Amino acid sequence: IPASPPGFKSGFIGIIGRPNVGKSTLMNHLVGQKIAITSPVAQTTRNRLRGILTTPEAQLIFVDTPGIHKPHHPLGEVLVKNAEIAIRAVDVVLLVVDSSVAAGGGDRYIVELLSQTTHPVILGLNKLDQQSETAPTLDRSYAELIAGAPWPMVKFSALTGAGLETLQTLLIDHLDPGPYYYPPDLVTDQPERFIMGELIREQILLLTREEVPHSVAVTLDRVEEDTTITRVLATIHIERTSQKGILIGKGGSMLKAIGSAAREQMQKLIAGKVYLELFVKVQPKWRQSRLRLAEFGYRV
Ligand code: GDP
Ligand code: K
Ligand code: MG
Repeated sequence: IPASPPGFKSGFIGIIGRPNVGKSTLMNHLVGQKIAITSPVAQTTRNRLRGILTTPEAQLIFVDTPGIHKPHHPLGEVLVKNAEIAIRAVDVVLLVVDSSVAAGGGDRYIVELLSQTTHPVILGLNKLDQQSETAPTLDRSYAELIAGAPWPMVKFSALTGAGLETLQTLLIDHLDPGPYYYPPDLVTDQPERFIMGELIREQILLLTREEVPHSVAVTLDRVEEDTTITRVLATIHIERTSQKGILIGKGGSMLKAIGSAAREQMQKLIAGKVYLELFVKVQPKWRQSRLRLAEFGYRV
């Protein structure tokens, strides 16, 4: 890692908020690469992921987190605990909300969690592109939500990129002088292997019915790099035999669709050809088992 130039700033920025407000979409847009998978399903993000943006004046290390909500089972507890750890371990907290709807109880719960933090907090109003004539009322509900707190508010769209330059400048303003924590050309701390598994899970989230996504885990059994192609063998773990039918589909059509969409995403990631083979395995109640959670790569 090179020495940073004089006056260089750096630091860790925790992206936190309710599920589905656009945290992962935002991180991907800011670093310019798809590191975290995104979908309309809550709990898409299960791990703390770092996305790194290096500019001539600063290195911003974003920590994407699972959405914060009241947990109902061990997986949920692990996710929320990880988000809370992220709040403590960063230099700046970027609280993201969905400004196309009014502030609600879920946002209030997080603001309460944040009331004890000593770090600077920035309130990011996302989904600007979805706001209509009700915008002033919605914005007011967020101003009231944080009333009394000296937190700057900034509006943007993680999807279109509108307002993200202003956000970036504001974030750099809040960082202290510091070194390069990562090589300037690195965009994530996650191994390619992990992202590949996530790209499979993303297609399952996007393509299957509501009841399947939450109970899916993906493991990569083998990755073999050849000179011309990368061969990937992966297993999709589900909790119930009944989900197997949905996942495989009529004549294997669903598994085929998942595989070909995931393969395309993987090819973009590694900029090379990928051969992907998927297996499905029933792993009863894996979400209840801390042993399995650990085995599937979650920090428990
Ligand atoms: P997370 O759970 O907070 O990480 O949210 P995701 O990044 O997974 O996004 C949840 C959903 O919101 C996805 O369908 C995104 O495409 C969508 N989304 C995220 N940001 C925006 C935005 O700025 N505008 C619109 N219209 N949709 C967005
Ligand atoms: K999501
Ligand atoms: Mg996410």
